[in-house]
Amino acid sequence: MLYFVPWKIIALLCLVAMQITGAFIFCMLGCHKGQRLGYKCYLVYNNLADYAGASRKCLERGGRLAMPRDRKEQEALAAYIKGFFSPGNWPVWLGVNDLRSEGLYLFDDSTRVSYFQWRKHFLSSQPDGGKRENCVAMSSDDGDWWDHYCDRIMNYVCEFDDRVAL
Ligand SMILES: [Ca+2]
Repeated sequence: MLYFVPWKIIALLCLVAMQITGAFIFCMLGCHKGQRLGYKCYLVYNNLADYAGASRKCLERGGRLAMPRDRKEQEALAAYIKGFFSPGNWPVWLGVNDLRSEGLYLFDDSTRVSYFQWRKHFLSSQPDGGKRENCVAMSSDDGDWWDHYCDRIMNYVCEFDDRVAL
């Protein structure tokens, strides 16, 4: 019977966490499918959605669209995305946009973005979409950021707070 005790405790904690956060899916999967960094768990969704749809999906799952806040988080996320889609190159939505005010980049939780990873290349330096392109995606091959039309559909990455889930 001892074997079942830890599982019951985990299930109970999971139930409490679900009540508080609605993090049903994350609760069931944990981070073993995603990429853990500190208290964060990044999880790729291989489903196509526009920015608003991707943002809503992450919220429904008890997380947020991925918000890499510094070089360490950017590099961990880029490596994870690259491994996931390799050898292809697929962009994924991040939780970064300048919808509220052109050129003022905010995370999906409305906090200021201070670390950027814009693609810098003599042929196409980003961001280059002005008021037309206000949502940011990460390339899966090199981790660079590009601004895009927000209604474009692409895959996305959610992040979950491990401290809440369990
Ligand atoms: Ca813009």
